[in-house]
Amino acid sequence: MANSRRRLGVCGGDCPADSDNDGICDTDDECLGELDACGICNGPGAIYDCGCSDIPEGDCDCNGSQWTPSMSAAERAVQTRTQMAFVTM
Ligand SMILES: [Ca+2]
Ligand SMILES: [Ca+2]
Repeated sequence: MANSRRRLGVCGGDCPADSDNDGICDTDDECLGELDACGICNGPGAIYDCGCSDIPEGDCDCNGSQWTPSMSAAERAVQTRTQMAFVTM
């Protein structure tokens, strides 16, 4: 434990404890424990669908893409015609 005592000394001799032994005194340590891959103190890591978060509700991937509402063929035809009308205007 001589080694950890020296680490405590790094905090200016005024450090009550460094419970996670990262050399940052507990009074200054933002995280008592380990930051995970997502920067969350004692977090579970990048375990979600998109790494650090789940796919947002309503999106179909991690890039913010939205589900296309299911349309009937007739609705789709109307939309295509509308888009073409905009193009030609
Ligand atoms: Ca610490
Ligand atoms: Ca720490």
